[in-house]
Amino acid sequence: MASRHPTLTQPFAERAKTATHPLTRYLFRLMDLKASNLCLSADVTTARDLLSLADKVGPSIVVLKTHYDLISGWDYNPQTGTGAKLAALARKHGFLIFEDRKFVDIGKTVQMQYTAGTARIIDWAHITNANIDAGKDMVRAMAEAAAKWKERIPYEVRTSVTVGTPVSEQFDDEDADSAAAERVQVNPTQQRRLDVTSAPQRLEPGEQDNRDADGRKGSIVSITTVTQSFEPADSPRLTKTHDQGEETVFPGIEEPPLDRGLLLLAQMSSKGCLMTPDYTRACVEAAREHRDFVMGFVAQESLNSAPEDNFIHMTPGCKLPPPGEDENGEVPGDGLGQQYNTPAKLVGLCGTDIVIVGRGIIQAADPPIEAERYRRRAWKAYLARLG
Ligand code: 6AU
Repeated sequence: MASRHPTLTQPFAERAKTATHPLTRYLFRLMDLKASNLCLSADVTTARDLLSLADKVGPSIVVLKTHYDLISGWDYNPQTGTGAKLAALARKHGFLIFEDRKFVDIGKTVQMQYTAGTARIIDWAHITNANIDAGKDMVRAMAEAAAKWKERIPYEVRTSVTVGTPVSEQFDDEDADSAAAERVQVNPTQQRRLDVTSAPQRLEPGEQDNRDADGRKGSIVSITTVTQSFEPADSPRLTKTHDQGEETVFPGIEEPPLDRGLLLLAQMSSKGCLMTPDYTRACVEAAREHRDFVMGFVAQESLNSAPEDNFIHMTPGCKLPPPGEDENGEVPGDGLGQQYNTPAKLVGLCGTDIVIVGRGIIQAADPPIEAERYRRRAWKAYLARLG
């Protein structure tokens, strides 16, 4: 840890004024408002458990960390799916979503993985992280992708696609059997397509014959209605869960900015981790080169060393001894390489800003109560660090 870097004794509210990244500024203010420097690592296995946990623990945390790829039943619908529902809970309780994707690949591939594909991580995750073993250009590639993504959102365009087998009155209705909604970047239009297929049919007495040249009768078997409408993106809100009516928004702070942020995986908590000091230094260099995109680090200690550094640090491998035991006592690892330290050590001695806690909270008998215990301990360690 850089000994006594000014950021170690600066309140989060002060650091909010000088951080370069808009989302970091926002996060520091949120931490100050909620008196929380706790991130929940929501490593559960179903979308239902994820949403329920986020709702229950939301009041205690400032960041909710996901591994979307370990969740079964993840609904990819950008408007009504799991990402959109998480975003609604984030607005309600006041936390940011951090998808722990640990991107590592050539620049072009990570751009596509970040912004496209099934999960469209950039749409719902305020923050993601990257391992820069592939080289620093990867960070530039992700920064460019995020900037382009932000540019393309002058408007939110809602496209409703309705598909169904019509009855005759339906030809003039917007009605349909099933509906899907998708946000796309296109001009506002309204189209209706009648999919006409031909199938041999028997004529009822008195029925008009409208057979085609092949002697087959045309019949309308499905109708697709595409309706697109612009919504100005004055609000930084991207995903709106329209089906949930009026949403509650966490009081005392505006919604987060649209800027997306990256954390560099600079050090790991696992035993025998192969990340060398040179690798960690390269992370710090890359962060300084992309201050408008890199918020900070996932690391085991504060890496701020240059006078102007004001990066945010999040640290996993955090657990408290069970209630009733010495709160600064040793905590054993998980037997699979994970090593644990207490919030007091990570925040107070190592200088991290946010502790990331998974099983310590999730596996507790009462996760919301345990989350409060972690929040109080981590915040106490921060206050003690300020002196
Ligand atoms: O508290 P745990 O041990 O149940 O969960 C820790 C969480 C897991 C890991 O994938 C993640 O933190 N993690 C990371 C991250 C956040 O990138 C880095 C690391 O060095 N160690 C670590 O455990 O979701």
